[in-house]
Amino acid sequence: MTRQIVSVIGGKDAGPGTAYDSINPSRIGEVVARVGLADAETFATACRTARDAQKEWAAVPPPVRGRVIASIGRLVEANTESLARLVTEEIGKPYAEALGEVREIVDTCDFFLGEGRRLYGQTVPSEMPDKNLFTFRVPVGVAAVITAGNFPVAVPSWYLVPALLCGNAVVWKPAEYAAASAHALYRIFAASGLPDGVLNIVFADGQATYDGLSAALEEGTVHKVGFTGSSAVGRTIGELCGRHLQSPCLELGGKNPMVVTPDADLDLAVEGALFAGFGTAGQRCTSLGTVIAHSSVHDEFVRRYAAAVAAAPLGDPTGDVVLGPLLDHKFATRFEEYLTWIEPHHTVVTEKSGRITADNPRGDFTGEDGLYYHPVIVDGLRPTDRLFLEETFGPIVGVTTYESLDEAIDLANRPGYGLSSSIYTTDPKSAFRFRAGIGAGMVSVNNSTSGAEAHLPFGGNGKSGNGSRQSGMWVLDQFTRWQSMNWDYSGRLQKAQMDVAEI
Ligand code: UN1
Repeated sequence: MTRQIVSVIGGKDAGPGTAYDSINPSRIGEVVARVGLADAETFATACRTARDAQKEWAAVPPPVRGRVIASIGRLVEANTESLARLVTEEIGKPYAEALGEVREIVDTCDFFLGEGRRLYGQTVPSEMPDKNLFTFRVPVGVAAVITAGNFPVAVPSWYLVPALLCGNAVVWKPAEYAAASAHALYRIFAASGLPDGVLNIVFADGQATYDGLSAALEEGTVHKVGFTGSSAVGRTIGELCGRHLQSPCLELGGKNPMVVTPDADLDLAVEGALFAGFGTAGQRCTSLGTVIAHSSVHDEFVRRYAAAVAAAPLGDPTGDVVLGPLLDHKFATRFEEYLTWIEPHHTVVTEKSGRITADNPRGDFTGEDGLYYHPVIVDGLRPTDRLFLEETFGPIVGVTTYESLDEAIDLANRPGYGLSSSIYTTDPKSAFRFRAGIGAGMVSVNNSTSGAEAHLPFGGNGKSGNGSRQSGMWVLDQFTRWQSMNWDYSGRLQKAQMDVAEI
């Protein structure tokens, strides 16, 4: 029987809303869940509910909130396989990657359960005697968290876990096409001791979300927005928040480069480019966009890369494959458009491009009823090509060449994104020069552009975000605000800057 899913506000199911079907992209006729999409007013109601619940939650001592995070982690771990299976079913992520995604939630909980016993403030010296200065972290209030469906459970946890640990209430709006996975995660959180209303989940389309969020910002019931998704939508959310003097946490797209130097271990580089380019069907924000190979190794790199792609197992994501289907119809339609960006001066290195169907198969795999596409390597990119400049969010990787490291760094920065990047080299000087010159928030040396660990700062610059960082202790600055306090016990009015103690 098809799952029926609706928003949950204050611990109660919301009304049926407008029906939307979340499908299995491996078998597009199969509905994973029938989802009730809420309207803008329901979104705004959820924000009011969260505001009403937040004060009490903030009064719970942080170590106790940390214990709730510990319970969430344990419950997620106990449900690892079932949650991963659901992710694979709903968005077509290969099962091994889905298991890794669930692991990433546990890692996040492991990190933050201890933060409940820290959440350090500071004591700061005063310029006057008999006076103490302090800083405290205070929760922001209500966080509205809007997430994409390519990481339907791990990336949301990067927001939900620290936001809750810091004493905030949350309204979470996941991607509709990943609603069943999100709902399953919500239920695990709800079963872990969170009071009703502290975490609310609202399924809604883009317009209702925008209108509901606008209303909530106007009413003052949302104090921080966290958004993971496209640069275009991020800009819209950034503008909306800016009008309300808020600075959101934006985690947007990427056109992530990989530089291959003359001394690189080419097999290692190929292995990295295979996973970074085609893992999650190229639909990570950290997926590889363009390989920038030194002209002396370019031909050999491309030859080996094409051979690796030709040998890579594709198909049913429940099996041991590198590449499964695209996430959803919307992404498949867009990917078809990206394929039209291939220009006459490009060389398509891989055997075929386009949809994999019975009459356009790859080996014995037909995938005719799934959203399967051939992995594509396009050589001969020029820095003015759309394929060089814009994120494609699909299984297509470009290749271009360089002569000097400065030129490689310039090419790597040219698209104006700045999320992830990588360099394959055996020369430490090249690695450190690349690190210093690249505009990306994340740099890998001899490793994939994707696959960041959950306790390092994650985030980008330029078109990839507004400089905000998630993960590890750095995200605490998103979900708390610093409050300073001064306490004068001298018994007289000591005036800062005017009554400075003399030696
Ligand atoms: C994303 O695609 O939004 O670094 C996040 C990675 C993962 C997260 C990707 N840990 O690839």
